[in-house]
Amino acid sequence: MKYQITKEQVAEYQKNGYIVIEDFLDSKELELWREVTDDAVRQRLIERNGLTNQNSDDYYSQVFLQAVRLADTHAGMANLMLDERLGYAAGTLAGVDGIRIWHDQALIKQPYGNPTGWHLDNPYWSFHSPNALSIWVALDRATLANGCLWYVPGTHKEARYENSGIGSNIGDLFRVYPEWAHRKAVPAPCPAGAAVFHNGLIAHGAGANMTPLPRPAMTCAYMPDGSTFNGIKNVLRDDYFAALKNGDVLDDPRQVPLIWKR
Ligand SMILES: O=C(O)CCC(=O)C(=O)O
Ligand SMILES: [Fe+2]
Repeated sequence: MKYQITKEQVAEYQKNGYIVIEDFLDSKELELWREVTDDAVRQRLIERNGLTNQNSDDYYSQVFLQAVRLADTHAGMANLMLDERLGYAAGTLAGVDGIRIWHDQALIKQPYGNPTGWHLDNPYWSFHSPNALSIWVALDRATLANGCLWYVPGTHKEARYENSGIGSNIGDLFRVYPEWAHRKAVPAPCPAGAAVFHNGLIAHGAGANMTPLPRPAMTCAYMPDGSTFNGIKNVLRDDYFAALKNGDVLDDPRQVPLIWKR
């Protein structure tokens, strides 16, 4: 795993709000990530506990097959996600002293799947931090044809906590932020095994999948250690959510495991 991050990479990530790191996984690691993701998603689909977005036939269910917090129910996935090196890479790019997992999620854009509408990530989550970020690992190559990610560089520095949903009007975010509507978006195509890290406040989306093969990605959202509860439920467990007050530090090791500390 290419988890050592250079000063130049930190500067690029901080300036643009995202960075592509090719060959992040070597070929053996990539094979394992693919197998584990396939198995965890298959298991989750069999359980069908409402823990995927595949229970309806609406637009969103055809943006991608989404399976959240697979590490909670799959030991192999927990092994991959709790890797300290991922926390080190994320924490170094973000410039923070500790990294907790917010949630993992598999995002598999189906063959001929819908585009992923423009959105910000952090406003969905139960904490607000300008240093929150995600890793998005391409399990197969992501191309302009099959729905790679797109970014509007620098928007992470200007975003407010206003968002739009990932709906069928993919440009709704630009009504919320009309000042971004004339900026040029940049695609982030990448080979299999690449990792894209992006800030939780950057404007991003993904194209349609215009191919007959899936576009598989395994991702994980990261919370800087010390982040506090903002009142949003998102993926919090019912009992933990009920016990929290606004401003409480989120530090339950079952909910937000600390995977790296400087
Ligand atoms: O995979 C996609 O289509 C979207 C990914 C995304 O929005 C994210 O990882 O935050
Ligand atoms: Fe996102």
